[in-house]
Formats: sequence, structure tokens, C-alpha cells
Amino acid sequence: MMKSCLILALMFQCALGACWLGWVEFKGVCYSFNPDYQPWLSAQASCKLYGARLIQVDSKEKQEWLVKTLKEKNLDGVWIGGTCRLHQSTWFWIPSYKPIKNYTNWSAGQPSSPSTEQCIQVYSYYQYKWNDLSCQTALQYVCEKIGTTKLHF
Ligand SMILES: *[C@@H]1O[C@H](CO)[C@@H](O)[C@H](O)[C@H]1NC(C)=O
Ligand SMILES: *[C@@H]1O[C@H](CO)[C@@H](O)[C@H](O)[C@H]1NC(C)=O
Ligand SMILES: [Ca+2]
Repeated sequence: MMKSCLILALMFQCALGACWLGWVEFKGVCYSFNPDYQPWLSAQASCKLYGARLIQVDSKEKQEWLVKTLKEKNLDGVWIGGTCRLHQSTWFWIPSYKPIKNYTNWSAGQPSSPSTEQCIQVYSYYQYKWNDLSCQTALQYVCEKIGTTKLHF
């Protein structure tokens, strides 16, 4: 009985194009706001477990939605998916390898130290604009489901 209820519930979510329980929808994509603290690589790996990636903040609209939701969820200083750890002078969204070029929102004076601070955080201290920070730092993080909201097993 429990099992069939669960399956029905999942099918229902698929049909409605909704997100998993605990995930939030924005423009047809699902996001999870994770309160645990992880270095950037572990955060990316945690997202991947759910068929997701760290959030790609590639528009003003998405940036503003992210910040509004961080405040609602009481998260701060989070990892997003940008890094220059592959090429020190080039910032990419990983894993899509989309160059961070058309849209950026660095805080004044950032990125400050691309040789040692190679991952991007969004932090209230910088008015929620972007700061480059050592990827080893353990931070909260935001995942986004890649592509569709469909559930894959
Ligand atoms: C940059 O980020 C701040 C804080 O989220 C936001 O208020 C502002 O609109 C953003 N600016 C642009 C150009 O996206
Ligand atoms: C940047 O914008 C240009 C012109 O609007 C567009 O052709 C290009 O595909 C964009 N590049 C990325 C990486 O989004
Ligand atoms: Ca910095």
C-alpha cells in the first residue's frame, strides 16, 4: 500500500512537471537549497547525485531570484557553479563549460585572487554579488536540475 502510494505520488509529480519534494521551481527548472557545508567539488558531486549541477547564474533575473530565495531559506555565502580552476584567467560554468562572459555580477574588486580563489560564492557580505573564494572552503550550495524537470531512475 505504502509503495503504490509513493509510486502514484511520483507519477503525479511527473505529470505536473513539478519538482521533487523540497526542491523549488523557477521557470520550469528545479532547484535545491542545501544547508550543509561542502567544499566546491563535493558540493558539485552532491548535486550530481540528483542529476543536477551547481546553479548557473547566467542572467540578472536568475541572480535576483537566487538572492530572494536564499533570504527566504536562510542560506548565505553559497557556492554557485562558476570556477576558473581549469584555466586561471577564464571563468566557466561547470559542468556545461559555458564561458562566464555575457553575464557577470562580481562585487567591486572581485575576482580578487584567481590563482588561489578559483570558485564563486554569493554572499551577503558582498551585497550578494559574486566573490572568488578558495574552492576548499566549506559552504552551503544551490543545485539545479539540468534540462527538464522529468524524473529519471
Ligand atoms: C547583481 O546582483 C545584485 C544582488 O543580487 C542585484 O540586485 C543586481 O540586480 C544584479 N545586477 C545585475 C546587473 O544583474
Ligand atoms: C553571448 O551573447 C551573444 C550575443 O547576444 C550570443 O550570440 C552568445 O551565444 C552568448 N554567449 C554565451 C556564452 O551565452
Ligand atoms: Ca575574492
